[in-house]
Amino acid sequence: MRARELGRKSVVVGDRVSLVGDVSGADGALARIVRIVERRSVLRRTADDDENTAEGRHERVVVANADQLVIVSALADPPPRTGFIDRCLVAAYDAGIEPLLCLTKADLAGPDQVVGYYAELELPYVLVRPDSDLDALRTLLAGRVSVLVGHSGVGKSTLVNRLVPDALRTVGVVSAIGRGRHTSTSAVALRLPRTQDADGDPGWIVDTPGVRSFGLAHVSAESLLHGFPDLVEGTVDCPPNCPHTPDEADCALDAWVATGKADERRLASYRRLLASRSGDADPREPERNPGDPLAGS
Ligand SMILES: Nc1nc2c(ncn2[C@@H]2O[C@H](COP(=O)(O)OP(=O)(O)OP(=O)(O)O)[C@@H](O)[C@H]2O)c(=O)[nH]1
Ligand SMILES: [Mg+2]
Repeated sequence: MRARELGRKSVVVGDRVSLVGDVSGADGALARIVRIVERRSVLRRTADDDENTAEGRHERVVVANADQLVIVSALADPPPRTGFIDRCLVAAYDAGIEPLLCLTKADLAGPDQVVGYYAELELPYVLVRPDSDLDALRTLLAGRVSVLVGHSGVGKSTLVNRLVPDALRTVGVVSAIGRGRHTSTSAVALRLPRTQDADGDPGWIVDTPGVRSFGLAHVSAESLLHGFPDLVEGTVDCPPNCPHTPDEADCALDAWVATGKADERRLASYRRLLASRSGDADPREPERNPGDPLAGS
């Protein structure tokens, strides 16, 4: 249990803590958490993007001390949403956590569209099918703490059960409208098992409940751009304090994509995030992007 001296400071999954009391782990043993060790990284999300709303100010810490953010997206059922993946990338870069894209349900649809969208980024990715061997993924997870994030029903817990056979994470069904049912309700960290041919630390994996969106009210406008490394160089010719919005006639990003230096859908995604932070638009509505079925978030 938490010691009173911790005050309002909450303990989250991934925290390293100091304990006093009976740490035997025996039935009925009681120990108190008296100190939270300084966090190496903090992955946050907000309920909303707009810091002027109550929801936007409601910031949650998803996990502490993660080294890697595994963005889990199904290739179908539910369909991939690059807007959501872009948000996760912004959160990862903001938190100083390395991103890894994990595309599940590769037995149902091909990865070309999603992978093509990220072609200009050095974004590592893995494909997962029910029968695929997970050695490449295990190698990427070894020696670090990785947190899985993604919409409900994309297969996070299914993957955790395959990686950690004793995990016994409950797995849900995806309904006809392509949404999972939020089967997992809390985050859980699990130690990955040692494999025969690898020595060293196999790492930790954190399964989290599916999220509907990944709000970014806690990320500053400048930091948003760090989630779009393919656009950063294009801002060199912008006027000072350029807001990079579509109505800024001198913003150099329009020329950057017009000359093929980056994908125009990435600029559109960045600008949707900028607009949603100021409360101008709700980019989570996929119907706002009729030309790009992948773009919703
Ligand atoms: N065809 C196919 N189905 C999969 C795959 N991975 C998971 N599923 C199915 O997708 C459904 C949802 O899987 P879960 O593992 O519960 O999804 P989740 O991401 O943990 O969902 P929440 O806990 O709600 O966030 C289950 O019916 C799985 O059997 C896959 O690679 N291919
Ligand atoms: Mg789950």
